[in-house]
Amino acid sequence: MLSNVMSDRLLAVLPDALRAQALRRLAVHEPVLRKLLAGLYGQQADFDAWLGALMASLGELYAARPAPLRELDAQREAQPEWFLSQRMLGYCAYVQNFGGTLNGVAERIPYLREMGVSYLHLLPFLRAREGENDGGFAVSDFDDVEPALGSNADLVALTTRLREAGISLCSDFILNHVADDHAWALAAKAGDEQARAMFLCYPDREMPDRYERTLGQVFPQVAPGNFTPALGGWVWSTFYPYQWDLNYANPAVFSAMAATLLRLANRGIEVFRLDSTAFLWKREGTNSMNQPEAHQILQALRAIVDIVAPGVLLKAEAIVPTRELPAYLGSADARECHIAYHSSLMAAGWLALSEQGTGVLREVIRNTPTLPPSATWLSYVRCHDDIGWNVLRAEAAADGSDATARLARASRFFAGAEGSYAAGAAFQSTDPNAAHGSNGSAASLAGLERADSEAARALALRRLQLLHGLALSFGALPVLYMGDELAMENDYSYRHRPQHAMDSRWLQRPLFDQARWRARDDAGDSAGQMYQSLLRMVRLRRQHDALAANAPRTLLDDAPDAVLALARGERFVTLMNFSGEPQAYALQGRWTDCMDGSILDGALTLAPYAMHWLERGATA
Ligand code: OTU
Repeated sequence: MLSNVMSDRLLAVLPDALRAQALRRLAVHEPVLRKLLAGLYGQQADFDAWLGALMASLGELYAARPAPLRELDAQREAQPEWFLSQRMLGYCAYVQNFGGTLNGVAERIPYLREMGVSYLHLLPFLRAREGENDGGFAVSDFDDVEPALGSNADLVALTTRLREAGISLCSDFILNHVADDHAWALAAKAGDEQARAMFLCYPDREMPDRYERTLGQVFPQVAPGNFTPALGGWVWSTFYPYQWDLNYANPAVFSAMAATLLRLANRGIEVFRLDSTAFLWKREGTNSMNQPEAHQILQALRAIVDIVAPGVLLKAEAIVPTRELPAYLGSADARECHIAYHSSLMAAGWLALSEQGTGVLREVIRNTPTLPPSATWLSYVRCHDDIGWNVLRAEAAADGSDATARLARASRFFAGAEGSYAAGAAFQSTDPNAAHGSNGSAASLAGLERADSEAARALALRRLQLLHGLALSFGALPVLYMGDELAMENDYSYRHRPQHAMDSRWLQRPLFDQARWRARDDAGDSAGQMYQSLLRMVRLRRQHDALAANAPRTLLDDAPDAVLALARGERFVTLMNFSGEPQAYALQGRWTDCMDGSILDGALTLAPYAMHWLERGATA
């Protein structure tokens, strides 16, 4: 039977001590893996041989897994909901901005601990293309750390120190594309047919033109179109022309990338942010996003991780409409990723601020289903990318509004239009009537940069706290973006760097500000005010099981339009005022305000942009 052959190939390379464990995992996950791979690649002539070789390579990576990581695997297998706790907190940073190098990042562990961080996402740190490389998202070698940032030994040292500090390292795994100077691309340029088959290349414009009829564009201004002239024809490149999409219809791509992921896992990376997952499979006549095969590829990767490294988490980065998101978290009987970015929630929070109303935000929450066990959303306020408005098209139209006009209004608002407090930039659209994305640091978008009075500064900080409060209380794994905890403002220096000048996402990619960091305890400084209030929320959150990612969430519809009222479980309510006007909310029964211990009975008036976390009963 094929099934036994598969397991045997893996078991053959394992030491005796690991056999029983492997057999147990194979019994559960091997049939799933086999079915998925047969569905994707079963038509290939040499499928059985390919599958056998894949299993043997998985066996070798299993055998090579360091003992401390195997222990972690065992612990997490026994406690698969470990990452849903309200004690989990993420932090995201560029290595070069936060610590200079991987070793420099290790020096910041005490700061991460001070915040209660248990999950650190370091943006791309593997060897990237020389010259322009999309902030490291054009990888030339997945098996080597970018020399300017350190070495593979530094990476292992960092993951070890982080693990000892109770912090899981998350790394990007950019599996949709590689740089045009990756070994495969270089070999393809030199005429190697097998290497060429790792990419999607077409001899002339016929197929590209047919695909383009229904494809979207991620960077319409700086990288129009989805194909690049190369290899004597046209190569599929969804993002920048130097990022070549991989051909996942070729099983060699799948097996090579699966092994690559496991090699990184064996260096101690515990979470993989699977970049651009929506784009993995192309289909003519569609936008080539969210295709069933893309999900099958992710499910197959999950089965592999469940067999070889079950302590590892997969996180989907799919910036897609809300209705397409849940599929990335799989279902009870089809496991996919453990975590997925809730980009609709993030964008809707900002939209609610600009509209001073929660209509779209509520619609997003209504469209957010309960998840299968051991899966969670990732909540965030800002990240290294733009706030993409298009994911909200359905929700923005739900009340009969013109979605395009509505989202374009938000985009203008955050670019600092007349009457706006924000300092940001519209991303990738010169047309003021179209919406694409908005860039800027959270603090600048919330009004801090342009605040010209104490009162304006206080309001900006409240907006910043409000959005962080939403991320912390929604029921998700919240991830802070470096600098936001200190209310860092826009960095305009990118305009002077020719390779970055056309990409305003660099506004929100500043160097870590030491001065603000030193002021983090100073109640008279905006950095200190933001930092201290954030820490209060983080600490409070840790005390309430009701704020765990998997605790039930109910949208309360009795709040005024400007107020978001979310119940968490039976005894916890969070109230958030997204407007600059006071708002009244009628409470039923007696509640304790967790922030200050006061007892509330009956009506509550929320100050502009105020947030309250209330617990039923009088516990103070
Ligand atoms: C991801 O993002 C990364 O986060 C970006 O930094 C990279 O440039 C990009 O992939 C290519 O590697 O569509 O779902 O609109 O949201 O580029 C994945 C900007 C993506 C990002 C988009 C993106």
